[in-house]
Amino acid sequence: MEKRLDDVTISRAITESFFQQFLSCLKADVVIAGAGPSGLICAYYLARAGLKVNVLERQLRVGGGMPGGGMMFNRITVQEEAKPIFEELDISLAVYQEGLYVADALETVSTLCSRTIRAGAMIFNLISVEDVMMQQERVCGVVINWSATVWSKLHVDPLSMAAKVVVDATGHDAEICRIVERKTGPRLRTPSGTVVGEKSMWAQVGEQSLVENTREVFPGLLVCGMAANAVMGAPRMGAIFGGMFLSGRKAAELILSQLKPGEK
Ligand code: 48F
Repeated sequence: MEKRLDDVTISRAITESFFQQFLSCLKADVVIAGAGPSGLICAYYLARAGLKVNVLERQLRVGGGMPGGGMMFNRITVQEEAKPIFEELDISLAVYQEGLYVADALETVSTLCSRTIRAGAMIFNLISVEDVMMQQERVCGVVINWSATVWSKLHVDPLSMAAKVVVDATGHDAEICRIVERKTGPRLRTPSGTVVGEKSMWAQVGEQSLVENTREVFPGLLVCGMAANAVMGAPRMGAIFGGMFLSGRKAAELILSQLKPGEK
């Protein structure tokens, strides 16, 4: 048997490689909670601009609500405004009618994941964000644990990951904003100071408000994707995803206007 196929060598290759990367990620420019479409797009644009970005995903797989398409029909719809992003990423779009396109959900997720990693972002799956780090009334990182630990309710202390900016891209539950609300009181930059909660489905209005609702909601904490509508009290949508892409890109633009790549 060749030495390089030794079982322990395989284990060492995996653990050494993982921990080298993990150690280099303990301080980042941006940490994004959630590897759904909005979080991945945000990470893609930030990494492409040269920022150090970590994406933390609770589940085994990335893509959030996208791989399931609409009610498990694995297709997504995309409106005209988001077409340039799909073209930039080289994801196929089929015209359905004027201004509305259909994409394969799996091609979209896999291409987006690959482009985001190749742009330089680190994506960690099976890690949950369970709290934030906060200093001088500013969010300055996240508190993390293995999802398996959280799910099995084991009493195991977490670790932390520092960041200049944290992005809540956790989808409908807006989990990070809810944590901040719970710990600081009604001080979010929303109409009520709290997570208002998403409204019932109305795709037209939901998609329009999504980009507008993408913003900093607490010092050091931005919100994008469905979490943005949930926090601001705007409607949900069905399996139309253009707004998620546009929202992720806007979050990246807002962060890039604050943080310059390479700045300490
Ligand atoms: O839900 P999700 O896909 O959010 P999104 O990017 O996109 C929304 C659409 O999928 C869809 C829609 C289309 O019109 O409305 O719902 O806004 O992805 C959120 C990801 O965050 C992960 C979760 O597993 C999912 O993959 N997530 C949620 N909470 C945490 C988390 C957490 N505390 N820590 C880590 N990951």
